[in-house]
Amino acid sequence: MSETQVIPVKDKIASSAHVDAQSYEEMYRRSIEDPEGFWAEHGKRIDWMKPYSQIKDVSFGPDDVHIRWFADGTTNAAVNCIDRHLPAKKDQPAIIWEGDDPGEDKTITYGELHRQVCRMANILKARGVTRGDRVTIYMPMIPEAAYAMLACARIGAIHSVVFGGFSPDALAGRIEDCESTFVITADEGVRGGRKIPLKANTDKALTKCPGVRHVLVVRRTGGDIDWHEDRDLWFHEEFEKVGDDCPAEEMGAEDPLFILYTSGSTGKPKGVLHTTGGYLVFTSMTHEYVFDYKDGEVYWCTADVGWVTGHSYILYGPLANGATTLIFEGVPNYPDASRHWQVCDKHKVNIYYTAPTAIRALMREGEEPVKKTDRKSLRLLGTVGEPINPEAWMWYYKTVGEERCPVVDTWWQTETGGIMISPLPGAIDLKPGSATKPFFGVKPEIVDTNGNVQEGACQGNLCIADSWPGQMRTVYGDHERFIQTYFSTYPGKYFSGDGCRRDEDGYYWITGRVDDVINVSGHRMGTAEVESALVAHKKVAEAAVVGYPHDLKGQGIYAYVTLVAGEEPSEELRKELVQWVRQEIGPIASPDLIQWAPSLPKTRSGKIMRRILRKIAENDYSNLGDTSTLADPAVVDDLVENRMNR
Ligand code: 6R9
Repeated sequence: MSETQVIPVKDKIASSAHVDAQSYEEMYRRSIEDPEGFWAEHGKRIDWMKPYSQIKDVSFGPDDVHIRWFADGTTNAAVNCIDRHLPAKKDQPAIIWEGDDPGEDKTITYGELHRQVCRMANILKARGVTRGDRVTIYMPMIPEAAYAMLACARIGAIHSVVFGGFSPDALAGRIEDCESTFVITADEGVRGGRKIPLKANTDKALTKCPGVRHVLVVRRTGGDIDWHEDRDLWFHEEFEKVGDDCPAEEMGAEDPLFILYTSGSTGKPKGVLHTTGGYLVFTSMTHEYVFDYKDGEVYWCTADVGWVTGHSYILYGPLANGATTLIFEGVPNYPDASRHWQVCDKHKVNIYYTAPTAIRALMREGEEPVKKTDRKSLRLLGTVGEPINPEAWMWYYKTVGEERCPVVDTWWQTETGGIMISPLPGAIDLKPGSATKPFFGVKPEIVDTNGNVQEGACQGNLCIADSWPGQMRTVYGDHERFIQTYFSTYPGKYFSGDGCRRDEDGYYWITGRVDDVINVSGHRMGTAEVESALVAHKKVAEAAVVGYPHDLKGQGIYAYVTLVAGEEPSEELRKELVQWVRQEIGPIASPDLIQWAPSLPKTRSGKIMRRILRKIAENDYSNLGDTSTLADPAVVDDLVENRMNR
C-alpha cells in the first residue's frame, strides 16, 4: 500500500454489501472484457416495454461519433420510477420533503407520487405539450419540481431544468437555446429564510423568449407576483381540471430524456443531452452499488435538482430503485449549523450524500453542532462535486460518521450521467482524498499531453477509453461541438477535462480541471462566461478570469479587469462589477477578487497568457515560466505588484 492512510473495508460491511472485494474484481473484469454480455444482463434491471436485442453501438471517432445503447428497446422513465413499484410499495414513502422551515415537512408515497405526476402530465398535455417538446423547469426544491420532471418523462417531453439561482438572462439563454415552449416555475422559492423571486425572474426572462406559450406556476409562498392572463397558469387550478390517469408514452431507449446546461471552457453553456434507457440503467445501478442501497432505507442527497447530481441521485437513480429519497428545500446553516444532522435524526436518514464545500463549511463551525445530534441512523456517507481534501474527509469520517460509516468519494460529471470512479463500500479500501477505483464498465486512461497512455503509477489527463450506458449523447443542437469538446483532444477517447494521478495500488486521485473551467463550491463556471459578463459592462475594456485556491469554495473566482480609457478604478466600481456579474449570470458567478489591470499579459499574436495570470492569482511566482514571448513583459511586474490575495 502507498504512503497515505488506508481505511480497510470492515468485515461486517463486506459481508452484507452488494459486492465484496473479490466479486468487484470479477464483475469489473467481465464488464471490461465483455461489455456486451455484461450490459445485456444488467440492462434488465429496468422494465422495458419492448425488450432490446441490440446492446452497444458506439463510435468515438475520428470520423463519426455516435453512442447508442439498447437502441431497439422501448421503455418509459416515469414508469420505471413510479408505476413498477406500485404493487409492492404503493404506501411506502417515495419522497420525504423537508422544508426550509424546520416545522414544515411532507411525505409523498409512491401511490401519491403516481397521482401527482399523472395530473401534472395531463396538465402539460391539455396545454399542447407533446413528445419531443422542450419544457424548462425553474423551480425551488419542492416536490413539484420532481413531479414536473417525471411528468415530462411520462409524456416524452424533454425537460431542461435551470438552477433557481440563475439570473433572468441566464434563464432566457437556456430557454432560447433549446426553443422551449413551456416553463414550469413557482411564485417564489425559500432558502435560509430568504425569498427568491422565481416568477418575477421568469417574467423578465420571457421578455426575450416570444416562443414560450405558457408558464405553469406552483404556489409556494403566496407572495405578490405579476400575472399574464393569456400565458400564466396556476398549478393548483389546472390540477382540478384534469384526471388521475395518464398512460405513459412508449419511448425508444435513445429518445432524449433531458437537456441540462453546463459550463465549458469556451463559449456559452452547452446543452448536455441524455437519453432514456442507458441513463436509467446506469444511474439506478450506480445508486444501488455505490451507496449499497438496501430496500426500505432513507437516502438523502443534498444537491439541488438544478444540477446533474439532483437529476441522477435525488430523482432518477433512487426512484428507479424504489428508494425513499429526501428532498431538502433549505441550506446547511439555517436556522443553525446543526440543521443537516437534525434532518438526519428527524427522518432517520441512512445514506447521506453531499459536497466537499458543505463539509468544509460545517467543519468550520466545530464539532459541537454535530455532536449534539444523534446520527445513529447513518450508515454511509458520500461526497461529490470537487476534490475533497484529506483533512475534510477525515472530519467527515470521524466527526459525522463516527468511524462507523464508509465515505464514498464519487467522481463523475454532467456528461457522464452517473458515477464513474468511486469506492464500493463492501469492496474497496478507502484512502482519504481518492475516488479510488472505476465503476463497472468504466475504463479510465491517464494520458500525457501528447496523448500517450500512461501505465502504472502516473499523472496526466483523465480520459475514458470506451462508452458506458449513462454517457451523454450529444450537445443539444450542436453535434460538432460535442465531437470538438470531448473527442478531438485525444482522438478515439472521451476527454473529461480533469487532471488525475494513479497511485501504485491503481487508485485514482482527481487533481481538478485542466481546462478553463473553475469549480466554485462544486459548481462549474466557465471563465469565458464570467469574462463575457464583465466586458458587457460599459466601463470594462477587457477581462481575464482564473481560479485560485479558496478555503471554503475549493476555488474562488479571480478577475483581472482593464477599464476603458478615462475610467478610474474605485471601491464602488469594484462592488458594481460584482453586482453586475451576479445579475448577468447569478450569485455563483460573483468574482471573489477583482484586480485592476492596466493591461493584460499577451503574446505578440494577442493571446492572453492565462498560465501567468493563474500563477499570480495562486500567489505562486516561483515558476512564471517563459515570459519572453510576451508583447510587453513589464505588464507582469505590475500585476505581481498589485495582486489581491496576499
Ligand atoms: C457530478 C458533478 C464535474 C466536475 C468534474 C470534476 C469535479 C466532481 C469530483 C470532482 C474530484 C470528485 N468533480 N466530482 N473532482 N473528486 N469526487 O459534479 O458534475 O457539475 O458536471 O462537475 O466536478 O472536476 O469534471 P459537474
